[in-house]
Amino acid sequence: MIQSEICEMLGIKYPVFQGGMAWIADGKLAAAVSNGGGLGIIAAGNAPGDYVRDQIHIARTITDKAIGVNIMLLSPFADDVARIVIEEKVEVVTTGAGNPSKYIKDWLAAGIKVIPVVASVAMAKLMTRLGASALIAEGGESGGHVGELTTMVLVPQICDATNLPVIAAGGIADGRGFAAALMLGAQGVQMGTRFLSAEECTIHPTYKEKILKATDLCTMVTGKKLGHPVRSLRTQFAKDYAKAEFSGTPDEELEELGKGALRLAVEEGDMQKGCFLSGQIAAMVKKEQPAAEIIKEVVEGAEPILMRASQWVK
Ligand code: TUI
Repeated sequence: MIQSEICEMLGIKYPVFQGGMAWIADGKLAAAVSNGGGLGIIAAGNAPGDYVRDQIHIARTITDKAIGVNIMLLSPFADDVARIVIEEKVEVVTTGAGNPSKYIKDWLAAGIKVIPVVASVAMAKLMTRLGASALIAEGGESGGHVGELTTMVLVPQICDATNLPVIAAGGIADGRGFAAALMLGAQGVQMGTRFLSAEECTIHPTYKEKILKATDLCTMVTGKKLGHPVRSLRTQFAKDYAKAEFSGTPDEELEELGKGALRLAVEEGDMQKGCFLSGQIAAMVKKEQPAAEIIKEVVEGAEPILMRASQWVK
């Protein structure tokens, strides 16, 4: 059994979060993860508030455990979602792709645990000062919007910069990654890509198949030119987009090229125009299985490794 301070804080059995993957992490997936003893997180992504409210209601019909909502701060609906999580009494809010400072006071006053994703030490210090409950340190191995630093480099520095519990994210998919994260000073992990293969994850079958067949070098980062680097599978879309970026295509045209690409991947499995977000760890995702089984496998995989760790000390 691996437990940490974050389990007590959130009332969860295992210190395992499911990442708030835009267009993917809906009420059904989040509820399955929470029922499996982790923390399921609904992704608001770019969706309107009503969608998020509906997903919270769906999750509540499936689980009585704590759930989270991830607010993507670049979304035009971020203000609406920030209010809805209070109205719906969501237990945990995580944020991504920006600075959530202006919302934190209201969330804390409503009794919500606030856990921002940070990709730098400066942001970790600011969030600590503003009263965040914990931090997610997400390295650039992750899928979707990525920061500059790797998990290996980011996590210990964030741990040194805060006294809050730190959750490591990016490049973690099994017991070895989980154990390593704890060794770096984290109190738990967040996984996104590993949950793409969950039975309760309702992405298009083509998306799932691409993840299950992925190899080590099959992701790439695009979007740096627009200031929003995003890691995805190396598909025709990603290669075309990268080509456009490096051939002086105007920003407006690049914006247009990327519009709707996440939805096309998730809902239609469109290999030409879809953007299939994925972390570097995709090659280690081997089979479809229930979310609860994924959590158990990762936690139980870490136990013998941690037990054996003392062998190195003579
Ligand atoms: O946010 C994510 N992953 C995401 S968001 C997303 S949807 C999207 N759509 C269009 C363009 C871009 C994204 C898909 N995947 N992960 C959390 C994360 N947050 N990673 C990095 C950061 C981050 C970056 C900068 C957090 C804070 C930050 O601070 C910026 C500042 O204001 O100083």
